[in-house]
Amino acid sequence: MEESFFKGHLNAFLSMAKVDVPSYVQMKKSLMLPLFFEEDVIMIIRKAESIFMAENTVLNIESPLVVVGDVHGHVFDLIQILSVMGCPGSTKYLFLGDIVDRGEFSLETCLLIYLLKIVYPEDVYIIRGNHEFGSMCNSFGFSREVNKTYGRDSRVLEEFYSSFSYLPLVAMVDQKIICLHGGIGPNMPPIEQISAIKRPIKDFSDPTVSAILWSDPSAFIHGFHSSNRGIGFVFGEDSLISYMDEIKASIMIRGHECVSKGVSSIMQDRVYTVFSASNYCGTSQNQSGVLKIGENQSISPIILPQIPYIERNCVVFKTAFINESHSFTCNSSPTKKVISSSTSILFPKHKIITKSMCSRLAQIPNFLK
Ligand SMILES: [Mn+2]
Repeated sequence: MEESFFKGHLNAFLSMAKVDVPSYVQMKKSLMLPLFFEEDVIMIIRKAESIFMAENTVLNIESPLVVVGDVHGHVFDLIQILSVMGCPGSTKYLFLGDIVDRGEFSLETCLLIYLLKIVYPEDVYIIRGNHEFGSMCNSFGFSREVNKTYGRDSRVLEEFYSSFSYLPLVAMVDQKIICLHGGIGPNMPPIEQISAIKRPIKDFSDPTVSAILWSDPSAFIHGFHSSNRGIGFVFGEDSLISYMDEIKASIMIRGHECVSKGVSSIMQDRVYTVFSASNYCGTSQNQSGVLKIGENQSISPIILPQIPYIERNCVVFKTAFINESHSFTCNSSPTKKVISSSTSILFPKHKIITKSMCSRLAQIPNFLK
């Protein structure tokens, strides 16, 4: 019974948000996303939280898998990634955090990732970003979105914050590739000591936690510098190499910075940055990237077509009634094809889809009313 509840919600989500993003943005179809009942959302969050609690603070994951960088509420980039790379069940995923804030669909992005985690716990892993904290969400969009949807009296936001506080901090792939949201700071402890960090973590007061979640690499400095972000550090190649030698890791994969091609690497490919929200906030003209880690730790950057920035008021939210007939709309077989940036001619020129453009969208079909 419980299992069918979560599967039903996941199927409802995927069948409503049909993965036909090009048709959406060419305005041949209405953009549609599910609106779940408050009690159902709380059940989804609590179930996801119970899984995070049972996981270690440092995850051990085996290749092959797909690493997804910051999504920041760009739910249509996430749907495109699932469509191109394959659904969990056939493809394993690691999300590097910063799922919420900044973009317009943090609620749906987080719920979709939580549902995938619940239904495929061995195929979906999530580590924490610096935005999975109440202090950030209160300023960068997520709390506003949730309050607008469920009201200020609702428990939904607090439940989300509680679930964030149990997210793991680091993932080691094949014991060789260290994945985290930001980077490292001075006096980084060994992996066993990071594993011993107790959760829930409610703020950035622990220096190891803030270094992991906030730091950035730079090819232009030595050692560690303080960061312009006001928290965390900037680390040079010498600092990276000495920590990697200490923990016997070969490569670091992290998110946290918007990079124009979606994936970039510096320090002789020792550190990769992955960013998966395209046209970030409607102001950056970046592409969406993911990183495929093959067996034997081969690393392949994959660039996906850009999606115009879509405003929240362009989307029709339909109450999701869970019914057994909902079926998966994802590709079940992962594709190895790398989509070049030229595919983005599928999309119109607009960088931002606004409400006035939305009014030209097709009418909602009767059966969905
Ligand atoms: Mn970040």
